[in-house]
Amino acid sequence: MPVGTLATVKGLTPAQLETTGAQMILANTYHLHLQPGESIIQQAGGLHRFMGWNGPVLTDSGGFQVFSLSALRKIKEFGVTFRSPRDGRIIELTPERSIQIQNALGADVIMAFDECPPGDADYATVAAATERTYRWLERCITAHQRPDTQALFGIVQGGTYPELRQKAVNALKELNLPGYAIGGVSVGEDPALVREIVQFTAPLLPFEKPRYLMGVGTYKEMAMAIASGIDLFDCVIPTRFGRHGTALVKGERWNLKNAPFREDFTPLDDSCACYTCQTFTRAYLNHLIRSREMLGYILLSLHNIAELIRFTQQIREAILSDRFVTEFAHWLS
Ligand code: PRF
Ligand code: ZN
Repeated sequence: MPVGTLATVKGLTPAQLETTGAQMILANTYHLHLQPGESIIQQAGGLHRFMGWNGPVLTDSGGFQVFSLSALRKIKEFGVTFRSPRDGRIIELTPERSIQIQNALGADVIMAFDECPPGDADYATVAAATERTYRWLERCITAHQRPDTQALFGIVQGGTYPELRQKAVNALKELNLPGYAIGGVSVGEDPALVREIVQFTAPLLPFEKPRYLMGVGTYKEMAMAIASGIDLFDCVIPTRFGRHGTALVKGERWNLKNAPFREDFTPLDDSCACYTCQTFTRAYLNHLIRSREMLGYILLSLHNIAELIRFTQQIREAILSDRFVTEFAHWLS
């Protein structure tokens, strides 16, 4: 899922986004509650109509964003209070409030309100957050007004502790939710640990339900996670890199500002079918980025999304013809 935090995948029209093969996109409860507010979006007829995207949309619950973005936050059993970075107002987000906002936004998949402790948190802290995430999930389920049209996914926390992950999965499975996510990874812990946690946790989740790894999306992490059974990702990498002049090409990261591209009149990636690669040269992209022209960032974002979507499409095809483990071996070691 490309990330469309504020009901826009930055720099791209929905029509451009569609050409990349992207299907579902992610938006954020926290940001949309602050601006423009869920009531505006509800009046517009929901997120899809508001932003002109006909494909599926998932909203994250806001918990993670409060923890990672807000100053002066206080976490209690009831919920989280924080100061709005927009106008300094004190805002309260609880499981009930998060679901109420997500019901108003109208995404196809909504996420439980969870507590995501930092990657280096000790066992007692993570255990408490994981248990609280479960109690909050029960409140989310009770608060959910539109279970027929919006699938509520539960989130497995548990940090780097396998026994906490196992306990969380056991409890969540009992609730028979339409999908499950692994949260609390890639939050500052060692990359080798990310891999261990995902390899341990993903296979514990129900095979027949969507399994979503939150906030992850490098080539290597995706290949590794897919090998463990993960179906769904969200990541800002393609658009954030695009806005910084970085292109994802054949598994590498290229800074398009670099001098060698100045007189390079070949396409960015000659094997890519995206509009950027079909139409422009590296020299032109180099010129746009050096001149800080917005078209440069737009064209790179478009290509980067097309590139990562293609990567997952290739994996999907390889799985279907039993070639995944051999063909993607270099990403899996
Ligand atoms: N919880 C929620 N959203 C998230 C995360 C989480 O743990 C992460 C962690 N990788 C990214 N986005 N609700
Ligand atoms: Zn391209």
